[in-house]
Amino acid sequence: MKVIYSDIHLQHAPEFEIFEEEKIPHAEKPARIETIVNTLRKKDFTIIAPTSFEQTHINEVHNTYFVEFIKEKSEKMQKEQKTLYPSYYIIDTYTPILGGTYPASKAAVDVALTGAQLIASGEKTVYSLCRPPGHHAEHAKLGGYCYFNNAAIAANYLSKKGKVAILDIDFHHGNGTQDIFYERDDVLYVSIHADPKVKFPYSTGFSEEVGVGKGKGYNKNYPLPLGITDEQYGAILKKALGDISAFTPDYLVISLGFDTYEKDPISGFLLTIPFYQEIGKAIQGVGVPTLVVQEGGYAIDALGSMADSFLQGLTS
Ligand code: OKP
Ligand code: ZN
Repeated sequence: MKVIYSDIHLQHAPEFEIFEEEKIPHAEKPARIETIVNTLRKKDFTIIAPTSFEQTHINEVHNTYFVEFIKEKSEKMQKEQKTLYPSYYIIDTYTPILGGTYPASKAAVDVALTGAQLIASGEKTVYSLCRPPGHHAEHAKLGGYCYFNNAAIAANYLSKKGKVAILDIDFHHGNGTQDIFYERDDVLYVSIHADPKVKFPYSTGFSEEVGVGKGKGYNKNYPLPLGITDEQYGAILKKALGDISAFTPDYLVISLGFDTYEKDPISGFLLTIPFYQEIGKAIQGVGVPTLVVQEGGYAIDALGSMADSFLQGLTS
């Protein structure tokens, strides 16, 4: 199985996020992806570098001025060796723009699109090791450690070749992906996540959000209370996969977060490492070509084992 990885992500390394009245060390660290790729290198995976895609793929999903904003501010920060905590186009105080932010975010999009292209040309499963993550990036807003929505850009690319379902199993609701496809019926978005009343992104991810216009019925949220176990999660995953099968997609995109893990430092579900294999197996059971896009997951020491466990299930 092919794994797409670019070391350009290393250029984006925010030092801290501003949480309430405090500056705290940033949770979205370069080591996250390094530990996963190093684990997979020791196994039977082919690690390949992405090819560079035209910026038009990004502009089909994001507002043009928003894309320019990230690029220009990042170039300015590079010149001035500064960090910008944006005052507009942003939903929180966790997502600064640094000199390395644009190159890393563009590379993450290329990692996702390279995976999508392989899936479109007949590959059964591909793992795009994107960083920074993407699912909180809306049409014209960044936030939640995300700048460009890698999974949405890949799904939009695949939607030209067939029907696409996105399953978001990150701990957090993918407000960005929901926003981008909210009025579309050719891309189904299904998300399992923590109750937004208590966890980020707080304002979206409720079950009443079902899509609008012709997109009505093509957005499905499963908000869950904190403390969810393997067994409870498995039951909800089964339902979510049922929704996906009923849609009869040609392609499946997984927004994969490992922050559902019991020891994740910022989250609150109780999933265990062996259970990721069950998740992978259940997804594999849908029987549709599947692009896996990395989102969150912050328990750095365990990320390699989680990825290994998940991929064993997915390729079983
Ligand atoms: C991104 B992804 C914790 C507050 C910050 C932001 C969460 C962003 C998650 N100190 N919360 O979905 O994993
Ligand atoms: Zn998350």
